[in-house]
Amino acid sequence: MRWKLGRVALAAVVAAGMSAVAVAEPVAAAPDRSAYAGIVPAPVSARADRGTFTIDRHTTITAGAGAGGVADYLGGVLRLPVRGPGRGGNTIRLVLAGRDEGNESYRLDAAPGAVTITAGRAAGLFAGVQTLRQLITGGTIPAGHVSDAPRFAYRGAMLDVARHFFTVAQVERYIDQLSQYKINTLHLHLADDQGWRIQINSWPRLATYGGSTAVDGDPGGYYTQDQYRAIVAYAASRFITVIPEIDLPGHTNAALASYAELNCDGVAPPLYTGTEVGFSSLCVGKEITYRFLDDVIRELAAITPGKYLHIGGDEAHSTSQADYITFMNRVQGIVAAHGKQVLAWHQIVSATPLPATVAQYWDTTNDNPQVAAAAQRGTGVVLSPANLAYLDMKYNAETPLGQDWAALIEVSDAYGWDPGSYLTGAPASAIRGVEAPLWTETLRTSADLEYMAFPRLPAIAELGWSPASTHDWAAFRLRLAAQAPRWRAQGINFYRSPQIPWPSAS
Ligand code: TNX
Repeated sequence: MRWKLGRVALAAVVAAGMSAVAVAEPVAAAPDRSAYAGIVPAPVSARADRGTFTIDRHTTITAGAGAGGVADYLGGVLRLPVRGPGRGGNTIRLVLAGRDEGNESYRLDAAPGAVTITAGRAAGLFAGVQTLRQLITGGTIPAGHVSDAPRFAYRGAMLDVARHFFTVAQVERYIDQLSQYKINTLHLHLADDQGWRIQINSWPRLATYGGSTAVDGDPGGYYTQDQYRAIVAYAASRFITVIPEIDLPGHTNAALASYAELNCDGVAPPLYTGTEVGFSSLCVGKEITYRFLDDVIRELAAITPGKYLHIGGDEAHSTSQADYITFMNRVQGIVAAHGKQVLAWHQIVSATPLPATVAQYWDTTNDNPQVAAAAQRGTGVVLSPANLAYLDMKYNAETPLGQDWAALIEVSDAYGWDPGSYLTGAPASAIRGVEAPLWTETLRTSADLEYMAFPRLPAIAELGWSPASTHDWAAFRLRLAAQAPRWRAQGINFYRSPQIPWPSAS
């Protein structure tokens, strides 16, 4: 019986993307044609066709030129061998062809003899592979066609590793979860009052001392530059770009505690393990502040292949407005001098955003004339309204984890807005996309992260990827329900929202 795998077990194995057993002679299940109506995020178009592709012991993955990396990834997920192009038979073909449209568009054609994913770029093939994974049930793929492209170029998730530290393995686990929903940006909140999480060789105490603490006295930690590079590379293999954030000039107690000379009075404050915000500030009038930032930004730029560095800029309640403007303008110049572009929380618009600077909007109202005016002048905007997109907000008053200062956010709230028209007065062309931040004052484990992210993360991911014309809560809640068996098979902890008709075994 070594080659036989029951259909339930096979479904679990395929959904989990891991198996010690070759996928061979599966007991064929009835193909689930409704799978084409169940894809999250919703594709531009999808339709089922007659016939079924069956994954069996003859199935191979073939990779055309430039498609090898994605093919190897899929081979790992499905435990199938990868071969060069040109072989006939039962194959899943990944083909780079057509115009490079500079985005992640793809086409998927499934027929009884072959499944073909075609894209102009490897990132499109990867997106198609994530769609393919959702079409597999019981070792079969119903025939059909998907044509797809993202609505927004920027589809992000943020993880706060400063309030609580998460290991490389935990971050990689989250990256795998994000990639299944076509998120392409991971914003890592690397430094805050409670901890500094990235080794900086020219200022070593930032990590070794400033990284030693976390909220509530929980264990601290930091990434060596090699570990950070490993996270960046792992994310890149899933077509996710890492954007590192050093929050400035507030949220800096860990740095101020590590180096007395960074403080205006030359006295280092104690390390901090509480959850207040807005009490710390770098010393805007001291030149050493900018030598420090030049070193930090130079080292961070050198290990970050993406074009953005995030410089924070939120809740600088202990910095005067005049100092804030001086400071943010000068730091933007330092980032540019090191060849990077600035992402910052939306308070940056009160300074003078450089032409390439993007503002991340976290306010809880759709009416912010100052940000709208900046958007009209050309400042790009990423939308993370705290009352809609913050994954650390409780679902309801009984949610054991999370906070509630911005809102209680049920799944229908997270899904129920349109990024394109949300911000009054901002031209749609200014909206780069969406991001779902996950702050971790109350979150300590991967299970905690997952409980807050699922199922709201897929909701935000869909707002970022899917055409506005597909937006439909009644359909979305059914598609979300159909994801639950995958989450169970992957061991993802999720909130069983009463708004979603989960299948009974969930
Ligand atoms: C606000 S909104 C913060 C974070 C907190 C979060 C908790 C923003 C940019 N900053 O410092 O962790 O609320 O929900």
